[in-house]
Amino acid sequence: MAAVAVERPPSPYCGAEGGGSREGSVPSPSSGQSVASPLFTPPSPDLHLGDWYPAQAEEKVRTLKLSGHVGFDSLPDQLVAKSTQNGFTFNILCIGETGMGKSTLMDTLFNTSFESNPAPHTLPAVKLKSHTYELQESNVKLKLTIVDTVGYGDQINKGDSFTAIVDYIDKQFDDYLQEELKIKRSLSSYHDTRIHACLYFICPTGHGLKSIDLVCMKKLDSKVNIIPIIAKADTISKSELTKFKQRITQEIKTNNIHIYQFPTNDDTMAKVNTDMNSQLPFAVVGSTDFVRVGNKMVRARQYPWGTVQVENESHCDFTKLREMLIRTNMEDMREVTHQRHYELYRKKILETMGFTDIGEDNQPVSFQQTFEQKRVEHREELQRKEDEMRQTFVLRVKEKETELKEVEKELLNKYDARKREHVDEKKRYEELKKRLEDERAEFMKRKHQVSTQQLSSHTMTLGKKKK
Ligand SMILES: Nc1nc2c(ncn2[C@@H]2O[C@H](COP(=O)(O)OP(=O)(O)OP(=O)(O)O)[C@@H](O)[C@H]2O)c(=O)[nH]1
Ligand SMILES: [Mg+2]
Repeated sequence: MAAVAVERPPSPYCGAEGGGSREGSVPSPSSGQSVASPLFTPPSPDLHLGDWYPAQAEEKVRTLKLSGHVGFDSLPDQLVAKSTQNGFTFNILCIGETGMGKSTLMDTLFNTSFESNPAPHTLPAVKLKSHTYELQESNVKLKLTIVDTVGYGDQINKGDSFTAIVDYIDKQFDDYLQEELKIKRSLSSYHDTRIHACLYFICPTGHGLKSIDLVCMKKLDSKVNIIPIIAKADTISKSELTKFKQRITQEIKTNNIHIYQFPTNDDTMAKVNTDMNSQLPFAVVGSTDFVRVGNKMVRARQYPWGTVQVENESHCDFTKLREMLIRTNMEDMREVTHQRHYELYRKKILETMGFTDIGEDNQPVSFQQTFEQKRVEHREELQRKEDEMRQTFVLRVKEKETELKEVEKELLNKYDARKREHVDEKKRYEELKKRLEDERAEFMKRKHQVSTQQLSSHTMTLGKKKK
């Protein structure tokens, strides 16, 4: 038996022989044990992760022989026991046009009957619906989430059918990241809803991929493990199917779409997985009906001319899909989701927030350094904005003052003009009044003269008559 001893310089928190560290984890100051914390920072501001193991790159590893049984060869068993106790989570996203057989295939894959309602063809936009189920096989518990794309391909403008799907996938990554960034994390009990496998249902047209398929797969290939499958493969003849598969493979290649490849790095599975990779996309048939074949009831679709048995390898690739998706590579898909797709998402988000591993001088930068720098930058920015706002405010007040003065001046001018007009008018009225009074006096004078004349002429007339 051989053991590996790691020579490491004394750490500020652990003894010379204290706490080995997994990749991406750091030793806890209190316990000296490994803490998987991407955000954990040393308590002292002068200490950075890089200072902890300065000679890590020059580690010398010696191989030692054990002289007797120690017992850590039970580690894999411990792992199995723990995982079995915790149960597993697996999340499948089914993308396919309405009525493409998504729900039927899920029922067929897990040999049960999940809840599903046929979707109408009239939805104005694609909606994602998820259902979670607890399944158990022997003593292994599986929390399975099936996500369905309701209304996919039913809109006249299919250009942004992928948007709702991309948003959903990102939202699940974001939820996980938020949990990971919490001070008090509970990742062990957290319900991980990140999509582990995306079954892309290709319409069995026999022609090739539709543009909606190409656009959607291209948008998703860096976010999720895409497994393309030809749906309702019983509706297409054997020779057409071979050509159809070739055409799809060619189109996927030409458009540089990265579909999920079953892993070939494990010697035991390398041959089978390489063979299966070459047979993608699987042509599948689903059914909820059972037919008696010999003395067994099997899932099948019955037609007037014969029966298509779902699990018969000469009828379709259903068993290959089930073997690859559930029985052989489920754990790999979970791993790839976490290590590749989620890492990419996390990296992008943290970079957008301004975090980086390497500074301008090509030196490693700790999370704490970046945080401090960001805080200073933020404060400076805040100060700058405050100054800017103050200046703008003073400028505005001055502008308003000048504006008000102008208005006041204008009003005074108007007042003066009105006053002058009023004086002129008054003068005119007084002149008019005087003229009227003069005319009246003249009139009265004339009236008096006329009446005096009339009286004298009357007196003269009377005197003559008497004579
Ligand atoms: N020929 C054929 N028909 C199938 C197959 N799988 C499902 N169907 C039939 O297709 C119809 C629609 O199946 P569903 O499983 O409800 O399809 P779906 O994609 O879930 O539909 P929505 O949820 O409404 O979008 C049903 O009548 C199924 O019996 C298949 O492999 N071959
Ligand atoms: Mg359905």
